[in-house]
Amino acid sequence: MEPLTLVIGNKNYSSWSLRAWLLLKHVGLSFEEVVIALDQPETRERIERYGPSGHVPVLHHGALRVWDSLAIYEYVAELTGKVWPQERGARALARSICAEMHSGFTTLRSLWPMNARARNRRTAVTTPLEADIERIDELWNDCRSRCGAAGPWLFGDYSAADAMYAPVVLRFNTYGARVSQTARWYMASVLEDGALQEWLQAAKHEPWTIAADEVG
Ligand SMILES: N[C@@H](CCC(=O)N[C@@H](CS)C(=O)NCC(=O)O)C(=O)O
Repeated sequence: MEPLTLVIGNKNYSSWSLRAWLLLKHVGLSFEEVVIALDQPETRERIERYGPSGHVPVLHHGALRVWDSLAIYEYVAELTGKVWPQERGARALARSICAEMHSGFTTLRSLWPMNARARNRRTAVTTPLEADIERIDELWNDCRSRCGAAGPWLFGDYSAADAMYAPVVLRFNTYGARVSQTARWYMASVLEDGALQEWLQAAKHEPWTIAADEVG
């Protein structure tokens, strides 16, 4: 197979990059990574060298460019067959919750930016933020109770859904979200994951700080 390169933003702040990177790690694909520091004078020009959307992540496979986390998930699914749950109903549910994350939870995403190395940050929890937290808690409970019996992940085995929600787990951990026992248990599994730990170690040692994402 031609080599894969994943172009990502720096690890402390780039939640969409984390989603693609974690999935590639979990399906066992080997890849080179190119890390671009976000929010620097040269960021836009550097990102545009690698892909047409002006955003990361971008996956390069030979001459092919695949951009946007969900498109990368589908491409990796075609390469490996491993990304989505095996059972059709579970697969539909996994795709639905990934789409809901990809297109939604804008309040959570703006009020609680991902800041992987930050701990014990606290902000006012507004009603719309509370609604996003409750909805995610409900989704995790639903997946775990309907499809999670075979293992610790949302669909038992690791799937795209876990990679998609990993940045949410980091946010809940950073800002102290109040969630159900099932959600706390699920968050513990995500936080113990070896691949995520590798990302967090790298984030800890990055030199860049983005003031707008240092909240709470
Ligand atoms: N819908 C895109 C969102 C990508 C995105 O917003 N990426 C951010 C980093 S997390 C980015 O490229 N920011 C750089 C910039 O806008 O200059 C996806 O799912 O991949």
